[in-house]
Order: sequence, then structure tokens, then C-alpha cells
Amino acid sequence: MTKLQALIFDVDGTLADTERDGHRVAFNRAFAEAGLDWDWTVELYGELLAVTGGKERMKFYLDKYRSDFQRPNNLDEFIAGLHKAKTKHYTQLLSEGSIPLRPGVKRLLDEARAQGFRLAIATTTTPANVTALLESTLGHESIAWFDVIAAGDIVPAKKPAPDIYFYALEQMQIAPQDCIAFEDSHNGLISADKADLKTIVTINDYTKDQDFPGAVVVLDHLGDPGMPFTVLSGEVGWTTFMDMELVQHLHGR
Ligand code: XBP
Ligand code: MG
Repeated sequence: MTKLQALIFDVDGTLADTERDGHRVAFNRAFAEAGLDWDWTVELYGELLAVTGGKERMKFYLDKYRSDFQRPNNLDEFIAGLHKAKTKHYTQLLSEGSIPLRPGVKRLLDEARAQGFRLAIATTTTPANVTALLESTLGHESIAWFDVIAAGDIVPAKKPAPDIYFYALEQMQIAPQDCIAFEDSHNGLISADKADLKTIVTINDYTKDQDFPGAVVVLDHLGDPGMPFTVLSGEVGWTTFMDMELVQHLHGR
């Protein structure tokens, strides 16, 4: 049997509910600033989230919804410019402290560190967005808690491809069997699964109706003392919140 050594976290939807009131708002601000009449409603954004990566998501939106849009010759550059502006708006939103961590996240990170487990991040979002979230919720020093922050375009194929997890594992020089992943979405779970990682899923409003094949457990959130989680699939015994004992138990299954 392998011994758990490291916890690898997805960011958006897992560490914090960043999509609806963070990324979506930042996209809309960038569009307005560029004089575009593109408006991503809460509902439409739920559909667009099927495509991971902000640049990829904008291209998908153009293909599917804006055949009327007069595309510039240098579309990739145009999209990259919009995305840069979107990242500026997003990091600004976070620096205003508008998005908190999800229940149990800080407690579990603290416990894992105190017990000597290694931490890492594997996400499709832009690196600056990850550091902005960590800084605004846990403080600047928390960036160093993570052995690797694998993020964004560092690998060309985004989730559901496993590449970002492969990259994180390689950087950490660790086998997938010695780790466990935390994800919130179908795409994220598939990515981790293809990298041979056991995965704990905590859903959110945008992912609650998705399928999570092979997840070791699916919860509404990690829970906290006095704030029990609801188990949507899997078996956790009597426990009501995720702690390192339960993480190790789930990893050992
Ligand atoms: C979330 C994503 C990201 C964000 C937007 O991925 O798909 O694209 O929505 O960020 P994860 P960018 O849950 O793996 O973190 O605009 O920087 O791509
Ligand atoms: Mg996610």
C-alpha cells in the first residue's frame, strides 16, 4: 500500500467560488472596456465553463454565439489582449477581498502542513490569478506553502487533459499513488483521473449536476466543525468534515 504524501488542489471552484462573481465579472469588464457588446450572464457562463481556459472560452463563445462578429485578422492576438485585461480586472477584484475560500479549505491546508504533508496546485487558470487568490485569502507567505503551482499555459493541453497534473507530479518528483487531488468539476476530475490520481470532489452551483465517475467521494463542501458536509456519493463513516484522517482513509481505499 502506498502512503499519502501530498495534496494537489484545483483552484477555481475548489479553493474558492471564483467563477460567477470573479472570472465572469472580470471577463465582462474587459469586454466593456474594449467597447464590445459581449455580456456573459450567470446562466450563459455556466455553459461556457465546459471549455477550460479563458482564451479558449472566448474563442468558443465567438464560434458558437457571435457569428456576427467581424473577426480581426490577428484573432489570437486580439483574444490574448482581452485576456490580459481580464486578468487585470480579476486580480483587482480579488485584491479587494471579494472572494473568500470555501468552507474547510484553510483548516485542511493548515492541518496538512502541520502534519508534514506536501501541497501543490494544478489549475488551468493564469498563474497571477492563483497568487492573487492566495494573497487575498491566506496572505503572501502562503504562496510558499505549495511545492509547485502548476497553472495556465505552462502545458498546452488544459483540463480535461491530464498534462497539468503530470507537470505537477514531475515537478514534485512524486508518484500519483502517493497523492490525492481535490477538484470541483467533471473536467477537473477526468484530468486528475487520467493522471492516476484519486480525487475528492466538492461541488458548487455550476458543477452540481455533472457526473463524477471514479471520485473517491463527492461532497457539497469540505465541511467544518459545526458546518457538516453532505455526502453526495461515496462513504465517509461518521465524519462530518474533511480532516487529514479522513483524507488518508479515502486515499487508502
Ligand atoms: C478554471 C478555468 C479557468 C478560469 C479562468 O479552471 O477553466 O479558465 O475559469 O481563468 P480550474 P483564465 O478549475 O482548473 O482552476 O481566464 O486565467 O483561464
Ligand atoms: Mg475547478
